[in-house]
Amino acid sequence: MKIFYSDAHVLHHPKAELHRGQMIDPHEGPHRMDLLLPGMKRAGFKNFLSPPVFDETSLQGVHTSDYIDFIKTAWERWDAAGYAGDVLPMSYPHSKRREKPPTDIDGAAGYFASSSDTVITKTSWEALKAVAACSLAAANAVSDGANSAFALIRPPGHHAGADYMSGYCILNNSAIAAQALRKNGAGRVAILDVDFHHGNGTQDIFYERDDVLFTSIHGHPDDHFPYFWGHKDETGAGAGQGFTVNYPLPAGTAYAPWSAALRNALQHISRFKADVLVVSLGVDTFEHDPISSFKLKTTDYPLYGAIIAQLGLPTVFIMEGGYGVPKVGDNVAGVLTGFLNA
Ligand code: OKP
Ligand code: ZN
Repeated sequence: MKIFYSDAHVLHHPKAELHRGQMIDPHEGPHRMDLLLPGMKRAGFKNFLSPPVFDETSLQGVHTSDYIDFIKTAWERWDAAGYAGDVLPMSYPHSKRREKPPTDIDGAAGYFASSSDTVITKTSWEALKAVAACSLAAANAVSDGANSAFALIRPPGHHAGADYMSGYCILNNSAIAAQALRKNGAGRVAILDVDFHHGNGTQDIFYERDDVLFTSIHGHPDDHFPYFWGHKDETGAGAGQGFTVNYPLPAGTAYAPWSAALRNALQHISRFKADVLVVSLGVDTFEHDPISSFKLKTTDYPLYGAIIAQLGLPTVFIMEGGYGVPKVGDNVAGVLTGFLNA
């Protein structure tokens, strides 16, 4: 398994997170890599490859050029306006989104966002390019014949849509990988999102397409972020009708019902006759995750890695969520080890 990693993730370092009415130390920050990397090393993974310089044309079909321009310039505009700290939107267009963002950067930030947990710092763009480069390199490695590859990255990406940031996510790394696989010649790409949270951004990006199947197993939107996406009746639109499949599960879900949903999702992926699989690999399904409520145990991760391997598809793993506890690294390594040893 080829693993891509870049130190440049540290350049995206939010100082605080607005969480349940308080400013707290962010759940998502460079410290997460200090949970992930040691766990990977404990499991025996040792070659962490640097990706080539990011090819920005890989964002075509994933993010709009207006959104990319916003991300690139947001911090400078915020600073020039005399606003403090980092870009953190507060006001949202709700159902009244216009064709153009407001001129004020605070308004523009809300226009290109859907939640107040996602921050753009002075050096975020540099980090995001390196992170997306890892994702792209993993996809390219699989297109070039590798059986599997992993992008060991943060921040996550699956909440970011074509033109909005959300849920700690700014560029959608799984969507970038899926789009690259299509461009490299795969006819049908399946995405399996096993992060605790619904992958609303990925779903939105491919919602009207029949060449990319999106499946997601997640905490029910009634009681979990992203709240407004992830119901069972969201099944795609237009040509994409039937190519989105959601498994919202109740708080407290343990491995038996979770893995039943997984097997059902894998049946959809088989019937779709996917050429290649992208796994949005979040391990915030863990029983001790601080912001989630499923009950998976460390011993469950290799089990489901092996189940995913039964598909027999070339597979690109993209790191998403998983917070707070050192076991995060063991759980990620567990999925990959289970997959490789199957
Ligand atoms: C990202 B990923 C605000 C509630 C929103 C955002 C959670 C994002 C999770 N405090 N929190 O899917 O792991
Ligand atoms: Zn998550």
